[in-house]
Amino acid sequence: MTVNPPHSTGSRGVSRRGFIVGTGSILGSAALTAPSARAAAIPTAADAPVADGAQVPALVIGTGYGGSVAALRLAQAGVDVQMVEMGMAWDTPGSDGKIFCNTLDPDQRSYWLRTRTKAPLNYFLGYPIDKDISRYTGILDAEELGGITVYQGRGVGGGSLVNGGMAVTPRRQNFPTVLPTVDPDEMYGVYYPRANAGLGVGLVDPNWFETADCYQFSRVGRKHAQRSGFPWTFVPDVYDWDYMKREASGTATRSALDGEILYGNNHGKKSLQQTYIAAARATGRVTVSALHKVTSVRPAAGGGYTVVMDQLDTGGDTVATKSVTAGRVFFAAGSVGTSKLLVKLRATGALPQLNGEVGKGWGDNGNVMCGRANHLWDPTGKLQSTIPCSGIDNWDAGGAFAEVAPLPTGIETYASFYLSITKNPHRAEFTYNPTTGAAELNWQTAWKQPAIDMAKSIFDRINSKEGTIYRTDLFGAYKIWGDHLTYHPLGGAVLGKATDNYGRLQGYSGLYVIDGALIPGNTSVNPFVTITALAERNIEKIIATDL
Ligand code: FAE
Repeated sequence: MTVNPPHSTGSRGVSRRGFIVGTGSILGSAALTAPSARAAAIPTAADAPVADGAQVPALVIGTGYGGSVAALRLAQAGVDVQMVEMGMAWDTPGSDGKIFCNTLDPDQRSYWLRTRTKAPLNYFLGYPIDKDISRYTGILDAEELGGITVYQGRGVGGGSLVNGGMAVTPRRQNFPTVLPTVDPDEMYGVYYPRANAGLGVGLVDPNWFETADCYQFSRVGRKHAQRSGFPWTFVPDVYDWDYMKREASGTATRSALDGEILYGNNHGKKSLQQTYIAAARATGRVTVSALHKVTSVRPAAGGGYTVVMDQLDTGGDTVATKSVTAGRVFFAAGSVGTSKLLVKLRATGALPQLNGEVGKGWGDNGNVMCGRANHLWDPTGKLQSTIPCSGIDNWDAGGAFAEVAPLPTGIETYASFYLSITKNPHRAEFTYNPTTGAAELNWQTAWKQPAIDMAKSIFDRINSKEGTIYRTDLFGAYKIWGDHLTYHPLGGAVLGKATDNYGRLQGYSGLYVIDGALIPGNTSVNPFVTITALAERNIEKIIATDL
């Protein structure tokens, strides 16, 4: 969707109120021995890779939230676990001494097997800003599926390596639409608190927030929201808030205050590498094979399942193909990874009993982005923390929850930027195409319109009140809405439909789904706390009844 801005200079329609150089936005109570967040020093995230012909009691495909919870709890119950991850270990510094590259200066470490970056916010003054890079097994996958680009983390830690760390528990009144078959009492009484403790979730110090230069953008966002009568709220995060204070005072190496986020944080952020995976590895029962991509799972002749995987080099080429026998297999490859694998395995005869619900119920969590051009008297600050800490909650009235997001470019942009999560009702389906040998998604680009309308329920009103306009230079020439993407893929193997009410796949004993694929398309807020809490609930039941 494009509009002609009323305050343009005539120079490709860019508002005279400000402009942006480069890009950098990402925006785009313990129980059961919860892992103590950041208890360990950064661990070695991967081990010697699994051997061809190995036999393991439990194999977990993927090392994101669902997979890490499963591995930890199984290991604590005495089960040896092999985790298999297609991405890299991300435990070794590059030639610049850093493990992760900076959002403002991406190199080969940034993208999964691309020769050009594909930044979510990809234009400046209406001109594209992506750059050429070497093809490499980088950390962020911009996967182009039918009608939508789905951003996902690749590596040991999954999405926790690249995400903003916003750790949001849905409001309880919204929970029945998030997971209709799950008892809210157990989630809010036990599993959400357990997940928040395990992830190391915390809130920004509200007093520090009021004066910190790096959160001026958030305070401007609050002022504008409140002047238009919208509820504004702090949002918790897994970033170490004390560390950020030290970054601001100059006593710690900068990460959030140095533009690091989308391609990894070298300091400060408690990714799964520092929390669940560190705790899982500390049991001595969990091994992780990085750069191994699972391609097939089928019943083994002698019981259990044969799991076939390709070992990759950092150019993405297969250097070995291995076959491992596993007593139980946990699909935790993320909503897209798990859905793609399962529809292929059903269609190709490897797991023909999987039911007709597999592949269905996929949603984008209603993601849509936009920027607003502020007046010159409303600067948002040239120093911006990459970690969002607040949001505008118009879910009940307009169907949108909007993060007040940073644009950490290092210069004053006079821009307010937002990632909205909306109640978009559209759901897509993965199917297997035997001609191409690939799984396909039938999402339609036009299905973002309800999300845009819901986001407008907030930003049209704020613009009208403030006398401001939308930015039109961030996603293309004269393009207001970042409606081509999602950061929050959900569904494809929905709880209670493709699986039973605890993630057991229908038709196969010992096969489980334990990631975002279980959630039917929307969580009303950012999803990873819900994915973690649901995984905690399900694995507890599975350990108690199946092992
Ligand atoms: P996920 O974390 O994606 O892990 C799946 C893992 O499986 C990945 O490491 C894959 O590489 C691996 N894999 C896939 N296929 C295979 C295969 N065939 N063989 C072996 N391994 C495989 O899944 N959420 C929030 O709540 N708050 C935020 O602030 C936030 N910001 C985000 C920002 C960005 C840029 C992105 C991309 C996402 C963000 N998210 C955020 C979403 C969040 O990271 C995501 O919902 C979770 O990571 C999904 O967790 P899963 O366990 O489902």
